[in-house]
Amino acid sequence: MFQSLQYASVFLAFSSFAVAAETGRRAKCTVKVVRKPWDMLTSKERSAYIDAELCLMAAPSQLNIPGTETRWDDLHWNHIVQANFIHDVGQFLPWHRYYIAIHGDLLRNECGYTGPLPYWDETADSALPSLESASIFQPDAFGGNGVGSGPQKYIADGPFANSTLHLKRLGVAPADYKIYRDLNARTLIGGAQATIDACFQISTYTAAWECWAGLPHSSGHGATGGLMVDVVLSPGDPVFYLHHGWLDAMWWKWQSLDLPNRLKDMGGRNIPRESYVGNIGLPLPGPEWTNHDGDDGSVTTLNHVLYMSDMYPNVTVADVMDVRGDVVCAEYFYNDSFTFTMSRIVDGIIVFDTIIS
Ligand SMILES: [Cu+2]
Repeated sequence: MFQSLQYASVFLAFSSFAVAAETGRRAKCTVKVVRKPWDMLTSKERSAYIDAELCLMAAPSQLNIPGTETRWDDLHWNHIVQANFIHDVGQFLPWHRYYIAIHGDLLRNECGYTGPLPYWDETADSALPSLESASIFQPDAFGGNGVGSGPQKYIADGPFANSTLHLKRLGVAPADYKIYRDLNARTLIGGAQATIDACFQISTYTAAWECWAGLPHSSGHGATGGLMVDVVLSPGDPVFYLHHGWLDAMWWKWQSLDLPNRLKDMGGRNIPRESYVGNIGLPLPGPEWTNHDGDDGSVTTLNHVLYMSDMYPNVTVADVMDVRGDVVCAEYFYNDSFTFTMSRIVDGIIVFDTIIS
């Protein structure tokens, strides 16, 4: 009974899918929201950010899907319901760009946060011998490693140790559970200089998104471990937003290298590979998704609809291509030590430039 109710609400949500796609968020971007590495926030900003996260976890749900109790659950639902449609496809980067922008909006509009939005500088932390010494995993930040001997190691310190999540994967009845983690520094190799350099050297989105979605994306999830390695449920851990903030900062830096072309450069399949969804235990997306995706064929275009489960207006990929635009309205700052290597062709020879941002 519960399962059919939950699915019914998914399909109800689709009734406004195409209409909402045309509305979008059109407020003028006047003051851009600053995004920086966690370590660049003042201690006052860090604690205000954490307080705002706790506020979202306590605020009542506005979606009122069966099982959602809090605003945090609303965000969680939005990712859960379409996990087999937003990963392993061209819209992977733009969808998550919009998703983290909405999270930032909720912090500001519903929880009164006014500071910068932090991201996890994974390149800086990729050389750490143990992630337990990383600043984001301290008790005054997001708490440390999970503890215990069970299959799920629950975090026991920091501000989120008592946070309660409610939603599970589709078809599994909601139940209270805590955030679990299993830190593993070795897997942060995907944030290492050599790995991101390989992505910076690619010149088309069609090839670059797969590079960013590969090691740089998966290693932040794997290094945090626990809930973060569940492709469906990972946004339950607030570290998710710092990880995807970093990935988006990398995509924006990549776009910035050739803005005239890369503000319009989109591509990639719009249906995930069967092997991919099979590995994460999900079915391929059906016509309830694919008939409304905004693309003419099997390739992701600028017209592709970024669906937001009725918690926020849907927009198109085109709407989020420029982070300085009205929908995202952000400005990225990078650590002083941030460097990357990109290639260019001079007289038929590939030259590698190391760029210090
Ligand atoms: Cu995701």
